[in-house]
Amino acid sequence: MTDSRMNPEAPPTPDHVTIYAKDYEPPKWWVRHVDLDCDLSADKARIRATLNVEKNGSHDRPLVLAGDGLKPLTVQVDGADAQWTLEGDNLLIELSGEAHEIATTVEFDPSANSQLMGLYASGGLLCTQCESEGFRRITFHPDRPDVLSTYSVTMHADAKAYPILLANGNKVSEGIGEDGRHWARWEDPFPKPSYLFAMVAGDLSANSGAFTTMSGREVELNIWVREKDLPLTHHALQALKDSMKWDEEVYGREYDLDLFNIVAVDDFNFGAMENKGLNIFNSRYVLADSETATDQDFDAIAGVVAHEYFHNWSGNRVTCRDWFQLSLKEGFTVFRDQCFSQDHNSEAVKRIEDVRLLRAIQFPEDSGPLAHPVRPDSYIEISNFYTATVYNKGAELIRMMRTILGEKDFRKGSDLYFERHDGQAVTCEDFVKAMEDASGKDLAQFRLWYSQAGTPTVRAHVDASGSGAVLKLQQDIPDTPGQKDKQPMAIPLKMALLSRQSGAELVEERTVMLGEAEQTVTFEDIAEADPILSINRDFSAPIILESDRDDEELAALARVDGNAFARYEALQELNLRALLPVIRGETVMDASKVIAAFDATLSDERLDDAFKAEAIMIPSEAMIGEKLATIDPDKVHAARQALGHEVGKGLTEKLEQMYGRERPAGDDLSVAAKGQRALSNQLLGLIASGDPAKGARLAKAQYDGARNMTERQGALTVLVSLDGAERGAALEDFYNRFKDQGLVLDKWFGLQARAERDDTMDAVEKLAEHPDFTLKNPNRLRALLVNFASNQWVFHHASGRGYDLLARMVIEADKLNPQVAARLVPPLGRWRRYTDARAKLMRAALQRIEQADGLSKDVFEQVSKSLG
Ligand code: B3K
Ligand code: ZN
Repeated sequence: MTDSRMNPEAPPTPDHVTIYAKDYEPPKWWVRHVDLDCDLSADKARIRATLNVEKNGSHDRPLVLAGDGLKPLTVQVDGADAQWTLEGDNLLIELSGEAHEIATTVEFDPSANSQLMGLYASGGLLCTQCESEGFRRITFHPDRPDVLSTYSVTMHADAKAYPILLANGNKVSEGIGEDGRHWARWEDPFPKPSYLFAMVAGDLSANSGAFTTMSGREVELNIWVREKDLPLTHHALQALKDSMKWDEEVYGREYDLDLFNIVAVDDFNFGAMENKGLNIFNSRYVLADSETATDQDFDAIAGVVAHEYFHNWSGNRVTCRDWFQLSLKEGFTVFRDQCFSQDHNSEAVKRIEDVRLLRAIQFPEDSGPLAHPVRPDSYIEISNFYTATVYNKGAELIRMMRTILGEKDFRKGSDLYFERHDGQAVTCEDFVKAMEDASGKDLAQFRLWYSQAGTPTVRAHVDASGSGAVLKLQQDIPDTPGQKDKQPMAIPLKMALLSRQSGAELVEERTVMLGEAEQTVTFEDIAEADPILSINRDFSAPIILESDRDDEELAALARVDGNAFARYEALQELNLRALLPVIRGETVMDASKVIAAFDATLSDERLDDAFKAEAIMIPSEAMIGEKLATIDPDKVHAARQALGHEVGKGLTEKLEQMYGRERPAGDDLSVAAKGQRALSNQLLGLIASGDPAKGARLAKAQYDGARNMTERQGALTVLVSLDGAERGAALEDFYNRFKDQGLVLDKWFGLQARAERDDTMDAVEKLAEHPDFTLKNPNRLRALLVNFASNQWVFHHASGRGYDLLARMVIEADKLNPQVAARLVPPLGRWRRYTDARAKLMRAALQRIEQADGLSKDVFEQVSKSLG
């Protein structure tokens, strides 16, 4: 093998070429219709594809069909054997006319497909995953999102092993074949890109329902699972109905087929996939009852069901021209699912959760070696760009446009977008243009959010003098790999000026557009002198805010701000102000202001429990680390522990009294009940921080008396970080109770990997050898390794053992499943931010991965960019 990685002078290996957005060219050939005949069994799939191709414009270029690991058994053009060549994996066919019928046959073994891309076997099922470039592992095809075709699919399989045969669209006929086989034919009338193709064969049962659309059409809904899992599907089915209704009410979008199928599979590379009419889900986002799933799991299921359903319009009916436009469908759809969840839960709390996630994952990405714009300029492997930047920052961009336009014009814009581009493959620019045209607002400067990477920092300062006030704003966009000296962005900042005493808005809430590097805004005739600034309310822009508000002002905001998000922010800031000077070694811990603020929050009867649960969360070690130029994980950990301890001790009485309140019924999934349980688990955590022995007793009692998984997991989360007999007993009980339920056993791995203990490193090394651990199942792999790598203090063990383990696992996993392996790399890529000794060890781990034989392009890209 030629290996350029060993020799920086050598050209990149052919597999590792960079694709640039600027090189986009329309396809030379369209494919108008795809007919597939699929003869399926576990270890052999024979696929005959007939493509109706049509020349695009005038040229003499051959038809290029992408393949991945395929060898053509037959190639015919218009019914006759044809000349063809293979160039790498691609099939080239010279064509003389304007339109032809191309037929190819391939064969492969689905059971040998450990990448879980293309057609693969999972738990006795055969299923597909095509986004982004998996269709080329099933048959030769252009396999690019701007080639849209109608599809007809005939599936043949053994009737006993695979009684259910599903594909996109509607089933048009079925029948019995020879030797115990049967067949079904499906047709999808909506032209779609190949990444939305899907089929599933297996022994499945459905929880079925129906939905009547706004124009009165009946849609059949099915959640397909193994028969024993049927009782676990009610929540997903209800979420699907709720999503269909919400999209009609909020966006005027109606479902378009007579059938909507969801299938749950155990081995899946991510959450779920929006294939037209046949969504395929990681079983984790389908199966739930209160015994086995937490409230958070239930909410995640509803969120993912909604997300995939919403893609039917934002992604499927209007799709992406090329993969650089991924955020066109993902950012918009994440925004839509976030709003759906906000409407079905506490709005402010959902916003807080989404921002917490953005800061925990996207901010570090945006300030590290893998930073890229929401619309990237280049990639080696597109699978590496399903990132928090494309998804979550992308969603923030859509949210900002809604803030700038207002809800009414935003809806006008989305109506125009769907109307203008229905059935097309388009760009992020087309979306912004529709918003601009519908509203008449100029979004020229706003577009920079799509092209400039890096999280802007905004400094805000208020000068109050006499009867007026001046707000001074400054913005700074950091350099990121390949991008320097950036232009100022258009940043919508929701703000108000508040009375210190009452929180009354002395200057009413408004959106200030920051567009210059420096800007001032003047307010006149303010009724009270010395107002407090409440800014970036609702997190109106994804920025880092620096303000010189003092502790008293923050405490006042935490108490009186009418914007719940801003109250939460003030509390977070107070926590950071207690923590950071201790970490820097400037002072000893003074928790008094945090204690007072938590006390006031817990006592405030206007606030709901879900909010209180968020409000008393001490920022995670990862978030604290983001605030430091150089991170010493031991110091961060020690300071955070100390703050938790002080708060727990300082508020013992109140925490215990609130923790002792009566609990809601075990299966009550109302917003209030979920909030109460969330708060109760947070209270337990703080009690244990203050008094570990008491915490262990209470947590064990909660574990033993648990009536649902939220209580059980909440108790175990606390216990795993404590010493004492209770811990071992609960972990053993949990294992014995749930060892046969994969999704719950994942929790057992995850909880231990997250434990904040000095022996967690040993435990994780042992768990990696546990008979129930496997790198083949992405959920199990993530349960142990993603949780471990995000457990800052443990992962960054000064010995470097954490880095070694992760590097070993990346190398092993890469041989099976490059996509999943590559997702483990980013924590090592943060090396520049850590103390010297750790940075060296992290780099060494990356270099070890880099030198492994036969590295996939997925891992190669992440590692080479991380090394910089
Ligand atoms: N569109 C899929 C993600 C596909 C990831 C491919 N590497 C799920 C989603 O975002 O809805
Ligand atoms: Zn999506």
